Amino acid sequence: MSKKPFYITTPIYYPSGDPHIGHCYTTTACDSIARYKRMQGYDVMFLTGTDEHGLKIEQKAAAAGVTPKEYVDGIVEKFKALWNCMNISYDRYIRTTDDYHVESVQKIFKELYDKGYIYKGEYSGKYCTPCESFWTDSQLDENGCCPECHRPVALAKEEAYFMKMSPFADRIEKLLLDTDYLRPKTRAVELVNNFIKPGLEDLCVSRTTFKWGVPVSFDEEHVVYVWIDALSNYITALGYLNGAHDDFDTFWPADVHMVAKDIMRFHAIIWPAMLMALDLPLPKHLAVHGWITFNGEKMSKSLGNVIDPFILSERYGADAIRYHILREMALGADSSFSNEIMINRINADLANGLGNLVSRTVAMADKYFGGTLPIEREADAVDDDFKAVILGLCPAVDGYIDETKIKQALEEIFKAVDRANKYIDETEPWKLGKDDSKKARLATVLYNLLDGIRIISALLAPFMPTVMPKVWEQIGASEDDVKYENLGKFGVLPENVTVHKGEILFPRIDVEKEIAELNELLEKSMADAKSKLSADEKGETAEPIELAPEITIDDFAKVELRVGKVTACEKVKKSSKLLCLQIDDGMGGRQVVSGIAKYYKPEDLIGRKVQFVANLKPCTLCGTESNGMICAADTADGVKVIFVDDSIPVGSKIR
Ligand code: ME8
Repeated sequence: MSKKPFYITTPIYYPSGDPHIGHCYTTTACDSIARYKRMQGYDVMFLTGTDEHGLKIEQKAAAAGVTPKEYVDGIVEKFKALWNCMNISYDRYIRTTDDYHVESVQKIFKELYDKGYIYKGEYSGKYCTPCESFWTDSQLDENGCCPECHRPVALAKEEAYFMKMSPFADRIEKLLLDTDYLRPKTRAVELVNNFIKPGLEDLCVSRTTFKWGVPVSFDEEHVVYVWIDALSNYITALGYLNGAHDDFDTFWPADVHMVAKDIMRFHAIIWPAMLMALDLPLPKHLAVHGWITFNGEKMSKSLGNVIDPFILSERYGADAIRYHILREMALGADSSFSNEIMINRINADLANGLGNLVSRTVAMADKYFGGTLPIEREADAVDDDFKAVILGLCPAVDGYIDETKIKQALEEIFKAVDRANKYIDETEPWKLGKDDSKKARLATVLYNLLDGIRIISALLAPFMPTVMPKVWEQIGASEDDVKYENLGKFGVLPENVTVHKGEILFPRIDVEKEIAELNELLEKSMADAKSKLSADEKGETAEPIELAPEITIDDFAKVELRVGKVTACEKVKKSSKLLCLQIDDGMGGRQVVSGIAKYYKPEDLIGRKVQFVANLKPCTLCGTESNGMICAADTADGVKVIFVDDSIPVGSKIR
């Protein structure tokens, strides 16, 4: 009988900087599911890769003085080295610069054009270069910046191709609200309210202002919008409209696309629309996780807060890192990365919990029976509950994996580890060992423990693939014993199993010493990473490359910039971003709301003089009226208010 197919994908990552621990989460999560499904007997296709086109890459390459292809080639090697180091078992790696992918993207674009879904028009709108995204005015944040990265957007105007989105709006709304496509489902309402209810706008799908992309085959001035190029990877990698692969019919539709929340919109709306337009079946699930944050910020290259995963895995091994990130992140929520949490987890769950269970059991079998258990048995009622917990484990983990709930799967397995350690306390084998008449009982207890460890370690192997084979070696389990079909059964190890004492699986870490050393190392590596960033990435030149269209002095004169003094300030209720400032403006005073709560406490501002736009049309933000705008700069360290020298009187006009 042929195996059932299972297709899982990570996003294809931008090779615009070195990979970091944030990239590791999605890849490790997908790898664990892929390994689990392989263990269950599925024919698995696990795809990852790199998204190599776009203005950002073109600019980076130019800054580095190399061609875009040379630039990405170097970074792709680093991604592959990291996946190797993290023991990632991808089946296929796609690069969007691969010829076959380029060929397919051109055909996809042409097909959408021929079907009338793509048409030529003129684009005028806001573009965020770092995110490669166009935004409508209503989508910009309260400072008029990109809603994703909060950097300034630039007005872009050009001839462009557009994709009609409205024909798909109803079907996408149903997909999000009425099916199990989006996980967690809680995000569906937010998407429908923000993007579909206001009217799904046509999408600009080509650019003419840069060259580094897939040329539109019938209009070579244009390159295909990077997201159309990138999303297509999930089908081109299987051979859709190309001859490089021929497993599209086997694996499409995908079982799981996994992404973080920043790119959910593209996968929840644009990707289904593309597939609907191509008359292709839709993927079964889109699993959306949060960000790995560091000190509350999304871990990313440009924030300079990146933990080098190579350093971490060198110190603790790939399995410990995999375990830590998988165990902390619940589907949908962010999880913060902290050295302390990681080390405490390694100590508590891996060294004390699992490691100790294996080493104690193996050591006792060695001490009391010279390594080989006798076959005499003596059961006791206390065994039943332990066995029931172990037997319930495989079905429970299967269920969580099917729901892409990895954290819960690991929690379930570690509950069984705790139960096994408790079984040792209940049965007190060290006491049984002192009494010759209790040998059969002792052998039974140790056998139950070894067979329990067999099931636990086999179920853990997809998550921690490096260490588990060492456990099997120690408990005397054969390859067959740890096969999936044997994980719902007790009593699979031979009755006279022989254990082999081995190395310590997870050495205990001296927390204080390690944290001090690690902090020093990571600070150095973060400083190095930051020093390698270009000025633009550090935010030193916050202005994007594309300036807004030129204005005359008369245009500028329309903006009344004045000096004011902050007399009172408080947080706006119901908003984590907004502060409400009372300004002495020399005209009787006014109230201004500003999106700077993340960067300033009210007391930092009271008494300070600021610049503000005095003739801005009043508006209401989160229910609070605002009469003007405080001037501030975007920097690598966040938003900074432009304070004014105290000698300048309130009300002064700035020109
Ligand atoms: O968006 N925490 O690529 P990208 C958790 N090329 N996950 C993180 C993370 C963090 N701090 N940082 C990155 C792109 N990720 C596009 C995708 S797909 C057709 C095109 C992970 O390199 C997470 O999976 O910016 C996120 O969705 C992905 O990296 C984005 O990587």
